Amino acid sequence: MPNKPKVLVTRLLPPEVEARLQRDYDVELNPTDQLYDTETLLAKAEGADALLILPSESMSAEVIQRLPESVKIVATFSVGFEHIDREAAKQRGVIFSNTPEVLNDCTADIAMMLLLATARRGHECEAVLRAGGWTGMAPTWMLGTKVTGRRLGIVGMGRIGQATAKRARGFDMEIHYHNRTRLPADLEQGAIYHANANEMLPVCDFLSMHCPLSAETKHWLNAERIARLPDGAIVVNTARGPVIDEAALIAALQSGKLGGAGLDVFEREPQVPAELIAMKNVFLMPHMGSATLETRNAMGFRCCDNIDAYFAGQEPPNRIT
Ligand code: 8YV
Repeated sequence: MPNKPKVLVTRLLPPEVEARLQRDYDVELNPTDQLYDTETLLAKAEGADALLILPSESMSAEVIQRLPESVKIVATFSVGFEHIDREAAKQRGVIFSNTPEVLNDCTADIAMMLLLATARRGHECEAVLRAGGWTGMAPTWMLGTKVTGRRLGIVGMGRIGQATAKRARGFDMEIHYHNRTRLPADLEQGAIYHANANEMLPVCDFLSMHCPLSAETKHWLNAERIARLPDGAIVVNTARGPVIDEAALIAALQSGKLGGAGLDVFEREPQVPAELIAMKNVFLMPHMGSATLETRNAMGFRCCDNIDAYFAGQEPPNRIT
C-alpha cells in the first residue's frame, strides 16, 4: 500500500517481528544481517520515516545531525542506549525509544547462570569431561565455591538488578546493593542499601554489575574498587563491558585477588582478550543476556509498539528523547 510509513530495519530480526513490520509498514529489511557502515546507513535512511536499529549502529551527534529530514522516530532494539547521543537527538527533534522491562528476566537468568557456573567451575569441569579427562569421582577434585547463603553485591538496582536479587534470594543469598537512590521497602525486599560503594565492596563474596553505561559508570569497577573486595570474590557482568576496567579485572584474576569472573559483555565486543580466554576460572558468554526467542520477539514488538504509537499520533510508550 502506497501510504504506509517507510521503516528501515538495520539488522535481521526474528520472523514474527519482521512479519508484523511487513504487515503494517513499507519495510526495508536486512536479510543478510551484514552491518551497515555509517554512510550506507545514512544513504538507506533517505526517505525512511522510521528506523529500527540496534546498539551496533552508533547514533553519535554527527550521525544524528546527518539523519535525513524524513526520519521522525528511531526505535532501538535494546534497553541500553549508550549508543545514542540523546542531547543531539533532542536538538534535532528526532524521537528515540528503547525496549525496557521485557528482557529483565532473561538477563537476570544469565547473571545467575554466570554466578553459578563460575562458582562451581562450570567451564573447567565441562572442558575436562568433553576432552575425556574424567577418570571418576574423587572427593577432593574440582572443588568449587558454595553459593547458598553467601553475600551478593549488586551495582545498579534497577529492573534487571532487582530481578537478579529475586533469583539470588532463592539461593538464600544476603543481598547488598549500591544505587544512586535507595529503593522503597517493597522493592528492596530486605536488601541492604549502601550509599557508599566503598562500604559495600568488602562484604561482597559475589559482585554483579547491573548499571547502565554512562560517563559516570565507565570503568566503575577499577583496580582500586577491586582491591576493596574480599580475596577470592567472584565478579559477574551482564551490563556493559566498559563498566569494568577489563585490564584491571584481568590483573586481579591473574594475581589471584579475584576467585573468578562470569562475563557476558566485554570492553571491545566482539573482541575478547586472549588472557580471559586462557583462564580456567572465568565463564564467558557472547552477549547473550536477552537471547531467547521469547525475549527477542518481545523486544521487537516493543519497537513496533513505539513506532505504531508515533504514527497513530500518540506518545511512544518507551520514549527516551
Ligand atoms: C541485546 C542489550 O543483546 O538490550 C540491551 O541493551 O544489550 C541486549 O538485550 C542487544 O540490544 C542486541 O540486541
